[in-house]
Amino acid sequence: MHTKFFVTTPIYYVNDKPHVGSTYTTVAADALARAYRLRGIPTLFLTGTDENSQKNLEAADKAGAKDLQSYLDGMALIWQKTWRELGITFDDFIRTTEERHHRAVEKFWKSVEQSGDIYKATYEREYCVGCESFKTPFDLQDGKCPLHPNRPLEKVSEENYFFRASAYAQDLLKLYHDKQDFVQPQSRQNEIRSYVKNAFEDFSISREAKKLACGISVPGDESQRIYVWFDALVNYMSAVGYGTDNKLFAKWWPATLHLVGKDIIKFHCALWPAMIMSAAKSDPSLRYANGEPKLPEHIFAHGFFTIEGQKISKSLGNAVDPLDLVKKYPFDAVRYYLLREISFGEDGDFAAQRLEDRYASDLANNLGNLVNRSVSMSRKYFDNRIPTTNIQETLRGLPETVWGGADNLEGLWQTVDQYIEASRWDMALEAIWSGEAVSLSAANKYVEQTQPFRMIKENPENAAKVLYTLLEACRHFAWMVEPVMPNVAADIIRQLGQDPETERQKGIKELKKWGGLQPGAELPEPKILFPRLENKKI
Ligand code: ME8
Repeated sequence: MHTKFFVTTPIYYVNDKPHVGSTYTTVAADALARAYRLRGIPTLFLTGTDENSQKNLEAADKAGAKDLQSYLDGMALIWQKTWRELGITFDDFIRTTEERHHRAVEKFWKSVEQSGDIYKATYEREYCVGCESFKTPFDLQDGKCPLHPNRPLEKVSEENYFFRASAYAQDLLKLYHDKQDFVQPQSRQNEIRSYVKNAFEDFSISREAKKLACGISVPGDESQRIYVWFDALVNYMSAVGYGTDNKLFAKWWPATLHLVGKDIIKFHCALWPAMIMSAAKSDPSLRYANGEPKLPEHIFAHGFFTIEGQKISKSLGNAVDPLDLVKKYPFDAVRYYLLREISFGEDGDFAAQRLEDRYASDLANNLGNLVNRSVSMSRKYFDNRIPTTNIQETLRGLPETVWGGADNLEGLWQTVDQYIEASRWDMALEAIWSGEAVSLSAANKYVEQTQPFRMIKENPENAAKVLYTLLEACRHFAWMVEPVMPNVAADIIRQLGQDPETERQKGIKELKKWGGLQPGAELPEPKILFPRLENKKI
């Protein structure tokens, strides 16, 4: 696994509040950050808001805001509050109107300028405010932006500063070739390679100040403002002290993983590394000792999802507010559904019925049932205690049974770790639920096969072994799913008679060992983990 983990989400535009789409990326980042923290790896999870955008200006106007700054402040607060209420464990929240960000962007601009990659030229292009980007003929479909077909393009003709991006096309192609996991999943690599090969041009990186009432001024030229993407991408560095705290920057940069949606891969996988390659030529803090630029290690672009088959859009009124969602469903269940249902990297659909089905089958019937019957039977037959047995003798399942034993559980932990490293919680969860030798399903089958409620009369010693195994397996599964369902995991650990925080302090190595439960320890009365869902409309 990585030795440090610095994960980011896109910084979101504040022309609207969070919806299920931004929640998806943020939950995915949160589940990874929690997994690394649990494994004792220094972790930094960054999210934030993209505030120097024309879109926000329009939204502030529409909302009748007193002034732009108070609109931005109000919206940034809504985003922070929403993530906090959802239990998102971000370590830092960057706003691009902050002083630390302005200083970083100015330093970055000057480095690129010093490398000789900024020049002035007259530009004439169509601009899509929806994307905040200029469009080349390569980007358009029937003369329209494919992402915002209902929004007319603006014709922009002005003298701007340009970034000599095209000079880095060959270096980018070499990067994609040499570092196959730079852009993930694989399927996105072809798209980005073809873009860089065929359409990667110099970028206009400023707009006339008189036409744009927000943004950071170009250093040394007040008549121009820095283009919002050239400013926004630098957030990943400004949050870790670029231009303000060299020690912090040296500690955290480069980012381990930028998590983004597939809509913004050109900016993240092509423009951003090209910007860093350029700045690194004149800024040693952006280079390794061997002279190579310090590029982010991985960029993972997940798919887009629709809601009940429809594109998420303000005009359709289907942009589900995550805070409404958690009034109806426990957030752990929403997190599980989002990360399990949609293969990470592919497009998918968010459907309440599917969420409810998964809640009933995967959560209540499989996980909930396993914990409940293991705890209830142990309490019933062993005086409200964990059965007293020789732990060594529980390393393997009873002969000729479906339970694969402690070795296989160790294998499952390794599988889960590998999937986490590949950002694939969907695959990790599938292995935990359905893996052959040991999994939640296998544990439930073990109950059916061994029937401890019968065995207790014929062979109480074996019944003790089976029930100890089941309880200990529940403990392992709880820690495996903890980053995705932190509240559920803590509840399970408590039902097993342990304090989750005391256990966490022991460290992952201890938690992964077989035999963490003390035979004979008391078991509290179990509570239903996944109560029936009430029929409220989201
Ligand atoms: O692009 N499905 O911000 P943004 C899945 N400010 N994810 C979705 C989604 C959907 N239907 N809709 C949105 C910007 N997302 C820039 C980023 S970063 C330097 C600047 C998620 O508010 C997904 O992560 O438009 C997507 O990339 C992001 O929201 C776009 O957020």
